[in-house]
Amino acid sequence: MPNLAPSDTAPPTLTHCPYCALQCGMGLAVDGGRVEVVERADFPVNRGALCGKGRTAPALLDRAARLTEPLVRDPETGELAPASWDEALGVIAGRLQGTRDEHGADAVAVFGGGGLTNEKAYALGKFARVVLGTSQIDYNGRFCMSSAAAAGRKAFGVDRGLPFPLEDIPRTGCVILVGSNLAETMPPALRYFTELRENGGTLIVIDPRRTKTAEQADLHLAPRPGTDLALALGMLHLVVTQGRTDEAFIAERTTGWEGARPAVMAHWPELVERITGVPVPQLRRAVEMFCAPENAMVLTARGPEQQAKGTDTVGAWINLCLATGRAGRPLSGYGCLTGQGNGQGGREHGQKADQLPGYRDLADPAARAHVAEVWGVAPESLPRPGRSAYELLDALGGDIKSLILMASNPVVSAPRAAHIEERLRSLDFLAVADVVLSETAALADVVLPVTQWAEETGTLTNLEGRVLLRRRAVTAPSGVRSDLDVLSELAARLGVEKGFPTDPEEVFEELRRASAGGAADYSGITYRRLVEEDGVFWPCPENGETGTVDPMDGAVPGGGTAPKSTKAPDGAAPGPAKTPGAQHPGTPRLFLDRFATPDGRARFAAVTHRPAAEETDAEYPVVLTTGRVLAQYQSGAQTRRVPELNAAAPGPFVQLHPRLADRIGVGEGDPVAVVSRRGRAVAPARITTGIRADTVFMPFHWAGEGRANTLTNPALDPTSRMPEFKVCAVRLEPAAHRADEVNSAPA
Ligand SMILES: Nc1nc2c(c(=O)[nH]1)N[C@H]1C(S)=C(S)[C@@H](COP(=O)(O)OP(=O)(O)OC[C@H]3O[C@@H](n4cnc5c(=O)[nH]c(N)nc54)[C@H](O)[C@@H]3O)O[C@H]1N2
Ligand SMILES: Nc1nc2c(c(=O)[nH]1)N[C@H]1C(S)=C(S)[C@@H](COP(=O)(O)OP(=O)(O)OC[C@H]3O[C@@H](n4cnc5c(=O)[nH]c(N)nc54)[C@H](O)[C@@H]3O)O[C@H]1N2
Ligand code: SF4
Ligand SMILES: [Mo]
Repeated sequence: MPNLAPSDTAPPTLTHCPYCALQCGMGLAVDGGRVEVVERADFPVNRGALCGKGRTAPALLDRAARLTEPLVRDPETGELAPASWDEALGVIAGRLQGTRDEHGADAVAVFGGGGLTNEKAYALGKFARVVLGTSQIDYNGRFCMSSAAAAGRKAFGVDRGLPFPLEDIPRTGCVILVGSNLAETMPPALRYFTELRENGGTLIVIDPRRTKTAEQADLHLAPRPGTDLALALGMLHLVVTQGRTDEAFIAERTTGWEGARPAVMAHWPELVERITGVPVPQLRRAVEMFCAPENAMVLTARGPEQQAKGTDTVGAWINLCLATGRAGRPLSGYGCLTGQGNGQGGREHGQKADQLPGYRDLADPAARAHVAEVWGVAPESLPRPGRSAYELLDALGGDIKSLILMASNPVVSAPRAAHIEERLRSLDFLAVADVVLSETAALADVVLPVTQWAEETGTLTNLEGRVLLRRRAVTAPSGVRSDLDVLSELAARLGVEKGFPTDPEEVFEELRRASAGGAADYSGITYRRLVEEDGVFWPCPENGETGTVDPMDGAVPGGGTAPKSTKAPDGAAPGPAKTPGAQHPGTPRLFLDRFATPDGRARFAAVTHRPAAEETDAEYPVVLTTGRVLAQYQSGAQTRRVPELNAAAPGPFVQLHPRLADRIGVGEGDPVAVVSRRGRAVAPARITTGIRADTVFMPFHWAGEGRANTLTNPALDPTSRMPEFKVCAVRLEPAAHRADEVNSAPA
């Protein structure tokens, strides 16, 4: 399928991959009904490269792989049966109205996804607040980069995955990748790190496993899961004791160093070695590599973020950048590698419990007034912030009676999944819009089959904050409608005739107005610009507000002076200086001359290390961590339906060290039972020295017996409400005979 020449009959449509936050550019050519992926070498992010998921994505467009008609659960048989759109939408509207009449607006909840386009995320948030009047809306992005977002916002006043484009990475001096396995999770991005090393820069990878990414590193630190906070403090400790802080930067561009310093000083190297398992010489080596060059970056992904102290952990890594002056200037800084296709944009436009479009705060009266005006409603009518994702799912069947869910599969992906599955079953009413009959859709009372990526147009915001246009390339099968159609139809049936257009560009035009003046200002972005340019970086205020060149464009890195900026409204990140009448160029690089805090200074976080929510003990002596493999995506709802990917990664496994395998008596491929306080999962052993001997790893892409999330701990970070997917305590047993059976078996 890959690299085929465009067909003569129809030129390929330039669009983007349906999956991860890299949003690789690709062309799609339709040839005799066959959809073929064509390389799109001109798109800067991936320059033509695609991973196997992107290359095989057209398989999902096939009728056989997906839903093509609405399903309604038959009250007699209890089975899902085909129904007309009119019937299915009628049932949903009736049931949601019924719940609201009987139990109040907050008894209806909405759950969204970071795979939704900006237009859909915007419409879903508006639907919840305006049509349903419910405060109970959140989305799966809460499980993704919410800790990094919270820490970034605290430190810098605004967060955007990367505050610089990927193209800056090869030109810095050192990158620390904390808990990212991007060789498997964003393969085309690996090139930037390879180029970094070719240019003489160094790469440090921090991961309890020797991953494909760690194999590329100059230095690999393998801490015990859940100890990144101590590791960051330990590095900063050495920076201070070696006199390597940047005092001028600290004085001129930051606040809060004095508050952050005591915890740093309390984390001397030997203590950090004891907590993390990382030997002191390696810690020293990392500090040397990070501090020696003029520029350096720290990038985090889910490893340090999906912890019950993820916000503080990211805060500690940001502290390291601030204390060494590696932030707010070219080729240096902290960034988060976001995850889902629209993980970034999906949280900026209002499906998060506490946010309104434009990255506005739902609790802020000025933000409410602005958005209410765009929506043509009274500010008082907007609900207050509601529950976070896990808390919302946990409340299903309690005070939440009905749920409408779009673009997530929590039966597989939520922590403590057996409990969440049981909560979903306890609902009075569940409606799911999906492309396929996911494990969650299979529990629904009504399932709506929707269009997907190549069948519809919409914008997404990639991990760099680059807003891009994913264009429709093929016609959807009959019987399928878009999420925007669904929301529009339901709004009308629930009495709101206006304000829910089905044309994505019309929705985007409204989103532009709603975001204007917010931190994530999209008002200067148009579909036309997105076609002409390779995406536009937010903030991008409307015409005339601002507009000069980025000092990095064509300038010598690190040289020259940053332009004076005008402060954007709402404390947003500043754009370049004002040139009346000019079109704002967008903002590839944030914070170059000021941070987006009220005083323009970055804030140190006063954070100290603490144990994971669940530490190992005699009964549960092993740490379980979870994550991803190359060929499967997320809950697997999509990729498990692609034969080529399924062949490459056919099922779950338990990755463990030979010493641990010996201790419990399992060999390669033997079924291992992993037991936590939440439940028991079974999958074949995969034995490797590339993991700490005190830790096991399971990918979370599968349902059933091998479901990793049966085991995970829903302990939440107090600020971001992120569950602790990356650390819990388990015990292992050979699966053929459970410990209790072994104990009771005759000798
Ligand atoms: N193939 C594939 N690609 C994907 C996805 C997918 O499902 N499959 N999903 C997309 C999405 S939504 C996301 S969020 C990204 C995620 O991208 P990544 O963050 O790269 O993915 P993970 O595998 O969850 O975690 C990364 C690494 O963290 C390590 N880790 C575990 N515990 C700890 C810890 O306590 N500390 C540290 N430092 N590291 C730890 C794991 O061993 C793992 O190698 O990937 C995106 N891309
Ligand atoms: N143990 C463990 N659990 C984890 C993680 C981990 O590292 N470890 N990572 C967490 C992270 S980072 C994430 S992001 C979550 C993701 O987990 P989920 O939220 O379950 O994500 P997906 O599997 O991508 O589910 C997306 C669903 O939406 C459907 N879909 C795709 N496009 C559209 C569309 O346009 N409209 C509609 N209506 N549906 C669509 C897909 O078919 C699929 O069923 O998992 C989290 N869970
Ligand atoms: S790296 Fe991500 S965006 Fe690129 S092809 Fe793979 S899944 Fe798609
Ligand atoms: Mo994610």
